[in-house]
Amino acid sequence: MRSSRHRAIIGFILSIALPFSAGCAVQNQSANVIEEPALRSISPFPIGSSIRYLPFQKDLRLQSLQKLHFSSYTAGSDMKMHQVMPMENSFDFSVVDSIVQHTEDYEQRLFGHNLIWHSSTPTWVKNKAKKNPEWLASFMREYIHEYVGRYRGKVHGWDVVNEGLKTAGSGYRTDSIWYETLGPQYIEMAFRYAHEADPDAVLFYNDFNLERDLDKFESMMSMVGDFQSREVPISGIGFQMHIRMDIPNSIIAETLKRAADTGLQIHLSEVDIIFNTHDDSRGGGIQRFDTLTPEMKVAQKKKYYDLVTIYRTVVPESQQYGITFWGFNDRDTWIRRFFDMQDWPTIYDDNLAPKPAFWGVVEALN
Ligand code: 9MR
Repeated sequence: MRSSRHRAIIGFILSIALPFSAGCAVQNQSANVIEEPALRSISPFPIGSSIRYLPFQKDLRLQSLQKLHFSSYTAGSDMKMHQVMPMENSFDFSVVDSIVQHTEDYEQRLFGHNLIWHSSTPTWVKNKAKKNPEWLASFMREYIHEYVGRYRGKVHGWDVVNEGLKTAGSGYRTDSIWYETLGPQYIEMAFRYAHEADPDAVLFYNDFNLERDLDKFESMMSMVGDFQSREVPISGIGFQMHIRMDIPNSIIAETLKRAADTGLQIHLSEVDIIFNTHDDSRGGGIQRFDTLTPEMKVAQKKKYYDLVTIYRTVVPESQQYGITFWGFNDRDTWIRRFFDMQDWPTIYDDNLAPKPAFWGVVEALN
């Protein structure tokens, strides 16, 4: 695979054919010399990565790789509520507008992450909702209508509600101003408002550990089944898929298959694969491996290969909304910052060179 001259040439041609954005700093000589195949040219479904827009603007190599490989763009942070409405009643759409322009220039699908998430709800919203609970529903309606409406036809799909279920086990997440104020109905309200604002947008419920925490998975499935039976306009399920090397393939395949049986779109929305472990909380990393050995790289290649193959095998083509990596290089991964541990969860290394994991993805896509 690595020696495939044909794909290397296509990759190289694409990398030089794609134009640069204006205002670039001094060009890194090696920024454009990319020998690996473009993932977007071999992927049968949209393939993407999360990106943080401002750091990305300063990094030519990262830009070249992003334009080369990805047909879908997810904002790692820039489209969340605390970014677009940091202060009461004042939207700041400047970065989102730049992202829209970028995705139009490079023919990438823009995926909206996310509308309602407890963790990105600004403090001013929480404070106001505590003083005046009636206000929150009307705020949610206006926020979604204005935001989704503004980008109607430009944002292809949205994570309408992110992480509305408990971190572990069954049931809704209760430590959320949305749940505390509006009860579980806030989830379907958000879907209805989003659908009103853009009837063509693909609307997702998105969460983590769905592929491994079976109680959580069942809660998601009964919520989705209930929505489908009452025509709440949900169109997809996002499996974040922040997995670990030892999560069994069989359990991933089983949960994806059952989710696909709903007939909804299935998005692997935040993929990365770690070696170490954590307790799901900030700073909660447990360092078991502190160096990445050649054997570990090969094992990770296999795991990436398996994950993409499972997706292709168990999710019908018409429901393959795509695979999105949560950052595509180890240098920038959220895992190190958030869990305060060393790890190597992505397909590119710290020097922005492809890892064996990258070739595992290529093999599974081919
Ligand atoms: O990786 C994202 C990080 O850069 C942001 O600072 C953070 C808060 O906005 O969100 C991280 O992304 C999270 C995603 O939105 C939802 N699933 C878990 C991701 C990692 O924390």
